[in-house]
Amino acid sequence: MDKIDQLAASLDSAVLEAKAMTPLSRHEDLTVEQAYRIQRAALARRLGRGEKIVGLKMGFTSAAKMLQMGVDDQISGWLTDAMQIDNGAVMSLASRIHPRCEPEVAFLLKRSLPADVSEQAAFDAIASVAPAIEIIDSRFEQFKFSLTDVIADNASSSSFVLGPWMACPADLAKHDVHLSIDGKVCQSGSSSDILGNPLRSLVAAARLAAQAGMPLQAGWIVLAGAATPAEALQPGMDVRAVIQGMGAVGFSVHGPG
Ligand code: OOG
Ligand code: MG
Repeated sequence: MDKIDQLAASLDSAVLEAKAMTPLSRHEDLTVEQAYRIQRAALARRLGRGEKIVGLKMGFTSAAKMLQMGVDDQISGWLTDAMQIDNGAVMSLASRIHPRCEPEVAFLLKRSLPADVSEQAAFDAIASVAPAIEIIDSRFEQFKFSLTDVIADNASSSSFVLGPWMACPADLAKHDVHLSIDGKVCQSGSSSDILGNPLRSLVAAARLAAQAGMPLQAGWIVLAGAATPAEALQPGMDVRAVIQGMGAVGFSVHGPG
């Protein structure tokens, strides 16, 4: 095993054992390119277990997230079928380390997208949109990491929940975003907080996916990144995200015991 495979194997074990590890950057001086290679090697392990790629998630596309996590570059991670949780489901925290949830806009693509896609062509490739909640769960202790750490860790991805798909609104900007826990709004933002317009996140996703050698495909899902800071999940919580004009999505967490 080379170094890339070794680090991918340790991250993959941290996922499977739900056990936090020391950030890679504590011992390794990795480039962004090497970090994405680790990410792909860890993805290959998931695919080897029968998981299928269903799309891409974007990270750090809003100032709120960059500020919360102290990282200021857009990143991407792969979504697989095993990560999806049904809308309205009750989920367990058992296989997770320190999960958090955040409200997102999801795109369903009807066309593949090249690296250098224009905003108009990206818009034309959207089959539908949905409100989404991403569950992130950094494999690093204290949810603390460098840019290369979080890239290697598949952008902290753990699970995602999609609301009902609907036709894409003509303007994706200026849709209010609310995250509620147990019926109380705890985070609010706007779709405009995602790079000014979540469409720009889709353009960036096309570039990052193509750079990784796996361009965005028809039928894939893209999560545009959270518009607000993430909230820690606790047993018994009811979580709901509402995006104005795009509907709602939610799930609950199993109670204690
Ligand atoms: C990294 C993932 C960032 C987003 O929506 O910005 C992300 C993290 O916050 O741990 O998913
Ligand atoms: Mg996210």
